Amino acid sequence: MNILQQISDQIDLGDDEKVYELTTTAIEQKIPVKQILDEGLLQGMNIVGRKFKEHEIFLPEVLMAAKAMNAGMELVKPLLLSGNVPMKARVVIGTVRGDLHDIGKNLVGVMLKGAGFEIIDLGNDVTPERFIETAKAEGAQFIGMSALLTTTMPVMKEVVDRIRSENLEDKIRTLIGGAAVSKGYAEEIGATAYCYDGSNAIDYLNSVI
Ligand code: B1M
Repeated sequence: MNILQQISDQIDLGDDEKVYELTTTAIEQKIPVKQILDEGLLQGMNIVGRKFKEHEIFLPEVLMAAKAMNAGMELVKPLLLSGNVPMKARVVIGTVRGDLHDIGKNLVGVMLKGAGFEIIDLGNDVTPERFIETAKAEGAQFIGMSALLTTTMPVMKEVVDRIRSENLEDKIRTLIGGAAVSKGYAEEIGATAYCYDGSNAIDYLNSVI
């Protein structure tokens, strides 16, 4: 069986040691890192997401899959970061208040860093105040927010509204992403941009800086 298919299967089975081992082999075989990510690791998480939605699996299995995904990400991360690109702009990123999903946010952060952006990662469960105060204190030009839950996406609007009420729109732009949100939602709340994934976020940032 194709090694990327095996990585995906082992994420689905939640076996972090196997994912680590197989990802190491895939890297040694010089399979492009983007392909390992898309066709192995992310493919596995997509299957897990579908099964969770259809109640075929439950939270403990999802947690094991997330752990397995992180085991692979640890190996892929340095490869995404290699290349010594000069710093282009400073971006504060985080998952919004009440939301603990951080796999996608971490991935986007690593990809942006690899593309030459300075990333200040506030982690998950980040309040609007913390996003804005950090961006002001660090002189960041962008705030990138992630939300995976329909119940937490309104926190993004709180950040956008607050930036507007403090007249900071020209200084701090807002990017949103994550499975719960869409381009339409970004337009509805007045966020500067919706980014589908890490590559999309890089393209957007490169186009505006
Ligand atoms: Co939960 N979860 N989860 N979960 N979880 C979802 C999101 C859900 C869609 C599953 C489902 O029902 N189908 C569902 C949300 C439904 C909804 O809101 N409508 C859900 C739920 C309900 C919950 C709980 C409420 C379950 C419960 O307790 N009953 C609970 C909430 C906890 C909380 O946050 N308060 C919960 C918990 C968890 C775990 C802790 C077990 C675990 C998270 C572990 C972790 O992150 N450390 C987890 C997981 C793993 C998932 C699924 C299965 C996978 C998410 C993931 O990591 N995907 C997810 C199902 C799904 O999304 N289909 C699900 C891989 C990741 C690389 O993709 O995060 O989408 P993603 O990131 C992508 C893009 O979205 C984008 O780029 C990334 C790379 O392509 N992106 C950005 C993300 N952020 C971006 C920011 C940007 C730009 C792009 O700019 C700044």
